[in-house]
Amino acid sequence: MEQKLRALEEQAKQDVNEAQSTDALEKVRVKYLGKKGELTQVLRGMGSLSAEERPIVGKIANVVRESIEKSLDQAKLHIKNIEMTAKLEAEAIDVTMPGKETKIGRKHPLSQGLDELKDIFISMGFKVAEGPEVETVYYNFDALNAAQNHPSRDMRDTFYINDDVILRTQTSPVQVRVMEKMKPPIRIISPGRCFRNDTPDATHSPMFHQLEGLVVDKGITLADLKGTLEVFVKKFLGDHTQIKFRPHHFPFTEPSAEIDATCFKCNGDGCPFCKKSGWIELLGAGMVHPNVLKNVGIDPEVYSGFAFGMGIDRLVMLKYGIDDIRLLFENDMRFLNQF
Ligand code: FA5
Repeated sequence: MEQKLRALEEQAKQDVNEAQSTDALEKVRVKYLGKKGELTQVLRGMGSLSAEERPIVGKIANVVRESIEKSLDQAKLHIKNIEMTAKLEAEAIDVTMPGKETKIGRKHPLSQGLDELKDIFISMGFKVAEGPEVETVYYNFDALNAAQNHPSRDMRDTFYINDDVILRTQTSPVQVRVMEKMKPPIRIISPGRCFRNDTPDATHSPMFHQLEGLVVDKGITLADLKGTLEVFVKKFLGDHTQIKFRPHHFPFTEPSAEIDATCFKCNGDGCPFCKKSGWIELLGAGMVHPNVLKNVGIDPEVYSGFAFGMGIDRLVMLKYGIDDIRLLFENDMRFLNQF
């Protein structure tokens, strides 16, 4: 029995020495000292010993158990130390390493351009109004005096949600929404997204931005429109910029015009950018049509007004010399970082 116990002690110590982790050590402990452990089994067999042998073997068994426990404790301490050192090494922070650079963002060129446009018009006494991007056919076309067969109503030009609801094709419906709520004098601008079923190319995007302007008061004339746009263009594109009015048709203004500015690249001499004309189209404008005023209950005999609508994306392209509108929406950091 004594030999058996000593052999068990020897074997247990060998197992302890071979254990590489606290988990493995725990397994050794269970193997020898657990309820069904090998030492426990031996001790259970002590019943068959004589009364003289029992205390002697019992004593040896206690010594063996204490010895195994001791080597388990020592090994546990040792392995814990090793595990802790490994953990500390793995989690070590090298404070001398260079830190991660935090990239500071900047405003998108469209937002920069829009901020500048807003500043210019606010300095001229305009207030900023907003309208919905999902708009009704009534506000986008009917209230703006567009004939029932006006080509822009076509599904090939406009994104329809249903027969009455569309994605607005222009910011002009905000004119009507504002005039329904405010009575003259009115002086607002309204920037925002617009949507048209246009095939994307260098100057067209199905989603783009416009800035609408509306002034309604007593005695407003075409001269006020011209003066306002001249001040705006010189502030935005530079003092040397000139504008010209070209007759045009919009259902909601009469007379209507398209306004061109001298090409910023050749200063009006003619170059490939302006297709040798010296001029670049900037925006549509005109005097608010009497029917539009009547639609919102403003008497056109007493009040008159002007309105304009410009493509913000195209203006930003002109200002920064960007030759493809799609660059504005691709979010390529190499492009955006230039502004
Ligand atoms: C209009 O949308 C009128 N609502 C403008 C207006 C307002 C006239 C108030 C009179 C009074 P037009 O369809 O020409 O007009 O568009 C105005 C500008 O929007 C264009 O000059 C252009 O800069 C921009 N634009 C139109 N379609 C696109 C497109 N697909 N991609 C980028 N810009 C566009």
